[in-house]
Amino acid sequence: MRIDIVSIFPDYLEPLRLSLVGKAVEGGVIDLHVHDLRSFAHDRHHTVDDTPYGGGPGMVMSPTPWGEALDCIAGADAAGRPVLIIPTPSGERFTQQAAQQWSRDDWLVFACGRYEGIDTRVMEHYARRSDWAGVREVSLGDYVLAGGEAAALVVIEAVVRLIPGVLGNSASVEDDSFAPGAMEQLLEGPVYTKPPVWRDLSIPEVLLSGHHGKIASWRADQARARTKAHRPDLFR
Ligand code: 6GU
Repeated sequence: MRIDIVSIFPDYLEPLRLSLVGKAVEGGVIDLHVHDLRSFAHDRHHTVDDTPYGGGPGMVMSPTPWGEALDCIAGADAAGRPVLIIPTPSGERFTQQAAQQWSRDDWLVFACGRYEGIDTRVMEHYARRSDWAGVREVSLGDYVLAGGEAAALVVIEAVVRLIPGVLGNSASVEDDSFAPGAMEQLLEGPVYTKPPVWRDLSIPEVLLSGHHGKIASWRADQARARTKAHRPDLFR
């Protein structure tokens, strides 16, 4: 899979060189390209923002450098059609389902906005370009980040760990709290490892019983209890 990211803070994306995603990059599973939006702004100060039409606070990202950057990334000789993903608090909610969908795509391009966002015509333009595979504006949840970079890190990690061969143990993907077909839509319950007693705390007896049926039903009970407590909205 090819992943391109455009940002005015390319260093913000350095964590993608670490850990699980970093290994996928090193191993050639991910062809990662990080671009500095300012290198596509040609005035003396490499300006990427301007005041909003209609007035109001803050600044809006100009469509001009965005168009240049995105056209340069997916030029006439492009091998395939990229999906344009725009992290924004006004997007649709990012879910495990979207992560699974994108883990099967060949090419993702992330446009990380700052300030009050990117001029809407950028999204409109690439949505109707037949050499692009669509535009998705996604939000992580109901809170506001300073820019799209941290959200892009989250989305990329969620997507990359689903690519076959990236995780050591693919069973742990099917076990995920929000994986379709996982125990309905339940959160994962508590987990334990050695030592059997830690600071006067022991582990639930059933986990030592060797009785797989009893263990499975205890885990299901725990998952239901945790979901009811932490995410009553998921509990039906
Ligand atoms: Cl995707 N971007 C920003 N800037 N803030 C957010 C978000 C995204 N998701 C939640 N808050």
